[in-house]
Amino acid sequence: MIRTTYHLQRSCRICGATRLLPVLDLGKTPLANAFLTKRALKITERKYPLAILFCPRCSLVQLRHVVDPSVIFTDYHYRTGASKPLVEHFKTMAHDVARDYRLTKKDLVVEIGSNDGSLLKAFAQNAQVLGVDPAGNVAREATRSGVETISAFFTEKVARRIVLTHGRAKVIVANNVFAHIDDLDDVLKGVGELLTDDGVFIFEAHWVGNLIGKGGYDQIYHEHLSYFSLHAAKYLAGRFGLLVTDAALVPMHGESLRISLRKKGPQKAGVKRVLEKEKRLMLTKYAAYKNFARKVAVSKAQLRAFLATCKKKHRAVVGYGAPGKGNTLLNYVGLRAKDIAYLTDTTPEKQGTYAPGSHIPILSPAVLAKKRPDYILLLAWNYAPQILAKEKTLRKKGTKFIIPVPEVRVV
Ligand code: DWN
Repeated sequence: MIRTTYHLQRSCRICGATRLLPVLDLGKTPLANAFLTKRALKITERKYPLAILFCPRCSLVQLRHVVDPSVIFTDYHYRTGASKPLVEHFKTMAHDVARDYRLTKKDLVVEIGSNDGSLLKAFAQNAQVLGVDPAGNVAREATRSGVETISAFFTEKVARRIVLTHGRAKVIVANNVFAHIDDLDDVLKGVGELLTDDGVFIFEAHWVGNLIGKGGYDQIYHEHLSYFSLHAAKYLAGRFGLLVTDAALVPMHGESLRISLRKKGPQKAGVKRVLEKEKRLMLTKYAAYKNFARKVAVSKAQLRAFLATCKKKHRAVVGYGAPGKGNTLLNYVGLRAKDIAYLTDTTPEKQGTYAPGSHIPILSPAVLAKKRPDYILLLAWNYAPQILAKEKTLRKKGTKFIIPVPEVRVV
């Protein structure tokens, strides 16, 4: 009997409302980071429903089904360090936070979902650091590289254990992980236990305004349970007596929301700025999300039509980057190896594997120099400036990049 490894989200994760409105259904798809070995290609892949809902009370956008996190995060392929622009972004963040909160070596910085320790390595210059990450394989790598990492999901119980072993934290960070957490209450209770009275909890998550504004439907996958607006985050913080003291939109993963929560402290101007922008984009209104769903249907049709033309003209098309979001796009648009010959990716753990669902092989970027393709589908479009600059030689020789979202653009 196969254990059911997912359940229906019957009420809003933040406010408990049971009336959740349907926004977009992407069908049943495999997990976005469940890259396959050649042998595993023969085994039937598990597929899970992938659809998002809108909560009219607190505005949180969330998945209709929750896949058991142990299924997703046990053997995790994603590495922060494989994306240089992301590492640079984290170095800047660590520098700014150390400056703004006057960190010293007496202070502790804890990162929830610390992955390979890329961010904590930057914080380690100014403070004591500790990582928490459920992916045992990644946690062991980080510890070996000098960043002490506890292999666990961050919970109130784990927070209490850290207080006993390491003391309380001046800074707690959760970048690209807060959206992955089902039991936000347990995590925020843990933050309350672990944070010093003058400390700050900073989380960065893909901003729902970018999702619907830029049509980045590919950011929807089973790891991403929640799609945050500041309005929704503010509602959540209020339930735990935490103040939103700062907020900013940062140019990462399209556009991410960086929010600072504290037990006390003044509210900076950024909070009002982002709230007003969200009101202008109508992020608290259901109509905005139904409009997004219509744009997604157009984007999918455009990409299918363009690739059909490439095939008719015998143009060679490959993919650049094997991001999790790329697998949502490939599977939702229905692309296979007959459409996209291979993907390239800088992550050693992904090279030699096959993309989930599409089964497109993943190779090292070195292959591009050997056989120049006519077109490259830029699945890692969130790093377009850096990648287009890096690949200028290829482009000079005539290779064109296809930017797939929000609408198909060839550059
Ligand atoms: O929450 C998450 C998001 C925010 O980041 C996690 N689910 C994991 C990850 O999702 P992703 O895989 O969509 O993220 P990235 O960072 O957009 O992935 C980029 C991929 O492209 C990586 O596998 C590395 C690769 N890459 C490349 O091959 N050449 C990246 C760059 C910059 C390059 O030049």
